[in-house]
Amino acid sequence: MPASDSDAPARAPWWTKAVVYQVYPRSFADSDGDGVGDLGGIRSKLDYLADLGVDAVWLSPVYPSPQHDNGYDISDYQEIEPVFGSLAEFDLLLAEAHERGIKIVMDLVVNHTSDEHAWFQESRSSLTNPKRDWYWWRKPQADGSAPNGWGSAFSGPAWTLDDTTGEYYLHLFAKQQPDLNWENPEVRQAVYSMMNWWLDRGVDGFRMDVINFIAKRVELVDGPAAATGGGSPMGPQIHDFLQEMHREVFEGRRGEHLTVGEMPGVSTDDALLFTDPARHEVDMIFQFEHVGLDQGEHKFDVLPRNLPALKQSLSRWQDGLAATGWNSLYLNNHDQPRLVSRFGNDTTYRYESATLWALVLHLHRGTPYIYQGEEIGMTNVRFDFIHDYRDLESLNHYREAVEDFDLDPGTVLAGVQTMGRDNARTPMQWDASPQAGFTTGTPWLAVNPNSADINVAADLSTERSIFRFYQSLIELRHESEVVALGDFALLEPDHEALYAFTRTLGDETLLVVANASDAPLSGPLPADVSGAELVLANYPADPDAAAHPTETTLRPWEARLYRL
Ligand code: TEU
Repeated sequence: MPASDSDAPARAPWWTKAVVYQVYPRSFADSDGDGVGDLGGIRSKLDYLADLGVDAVWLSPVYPSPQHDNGYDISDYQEIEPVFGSLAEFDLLLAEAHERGIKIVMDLVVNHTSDEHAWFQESRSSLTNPKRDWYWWRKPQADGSAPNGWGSAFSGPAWTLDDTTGEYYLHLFAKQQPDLNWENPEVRQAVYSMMNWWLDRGVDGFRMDVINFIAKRVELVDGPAAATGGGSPMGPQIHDFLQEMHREVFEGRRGEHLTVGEMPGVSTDDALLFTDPARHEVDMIFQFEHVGLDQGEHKFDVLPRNLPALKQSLSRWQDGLAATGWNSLYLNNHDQPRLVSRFGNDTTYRYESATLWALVLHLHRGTPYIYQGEEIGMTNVRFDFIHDYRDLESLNHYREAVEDFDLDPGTVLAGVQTMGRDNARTPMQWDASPQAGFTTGTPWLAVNPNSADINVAADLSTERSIFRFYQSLIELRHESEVVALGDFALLEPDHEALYAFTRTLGDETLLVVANASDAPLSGPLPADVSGAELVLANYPADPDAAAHPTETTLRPWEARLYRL
């Protein structure tokens, strides 16, 4: 049903008007001085989040974990990692968030477990263990090599030979993250019962880690090695699995829940199937197309920013999910470099470019996600040595590139500095004190050296507050139906600097014009704005505007939202 249908707003689900804030617990706020963020820290910042105005918090994993991948390797799904707190404290966090009208969305990591999870410990113990088939075990090929040629997302092969039984197990990510075998109905039931346990406890939904990979192309797992290079491992039975999950977990529940599936490598056609409400799979997905545009063959091969490609990609997703389905909107998360460094100018025009991208993103149709620190324009970090980094993806890549492929260490380090995930994971910068107010101890990953200048306290004390700008955008989405539901139309798709589009619902039209460059941009605007209301902008009104009524100059990184 088209968005502009007159009765659409009344039927629109709550999350069409919602903004979600992602907390990466390790790096958010540390309440006990051990250098690692925790639930106590999050509780102490709930008023901050309520002030920002977000509707829900997505918590990156807080479950017991050996932390090889910072909690995305879970060893117990129904407990809290002691470093973060306890179940009792989690219940407090949930209650205190709910008191402030903030929902809590958990991270659901069920493509794989930790190799220290009891399920895997049992599974690996013998060929006949009842849980043997809960993971992907395969015999070596005749020459002893792995069952197929799949590589792990974190360097090296996706198969590891386990000495106990002489068979390989599959891990699309690190070798400490064995993939669960969703073909086995016992696995699926165990996951559904765990999800129900959290929902019964009061949580408001799940962000589902690489959920499209739970369904494997089984013929490839067992196929000849030569036939398995490239392509996505996602199997067509993914839709059955998600529909079954919906029936077993969400159907018949009252209240407002959120399901968002992280899905690398999917197309808009796939997304349409995943998010069509009539199919009962997930509410929305995280797609990766727009964050892959500046990456070459390998994610650490950095390509120059290409604004037309970025606009056209996001616009294709807007069009693809216009009639049915729903988009999620993000430029940042715990896996991506900081948006102001990646797409903006993190020195001269930090305020302007941070707010420009905020305005552009939040005015698209979909549910916007803010990643901690984005709301104060935190930037990438630039550590001088590879040993200052902590992320296993960066460390494995560096070792492989330098040791196995003999690449120049300086070049490899530069790739990590630009694209590495630790850019997003340096501690949240709360104030100008030595550890940025994040901890009284030694942080697990060093604080960005710019924290004396860039921090929450400093941002809130200036006229040009990025936080306040985000606040306005969130308010706008809450109040304005055209922001939530209006049809999207991209203007000037090939322009190298101008990002312009309209949103229309009934007889209301909004226009976004944004100059995504360091140079002033002069010329006629793509629509007539005489008599239009300027709803939001990141510069004060142009003092020379009266002198050139038919021409407008957009100053560097200037962004304006008009109601026509
Ligand atoms: O990420 C999945 C994913 O495909 C990537 O974004 C990946 O992490 C990497 O950045 C590719 O270069 C999810 C989580 O968001 C990530 O933190 C986990 O490490 C990963 O799954 C494994 O659980």
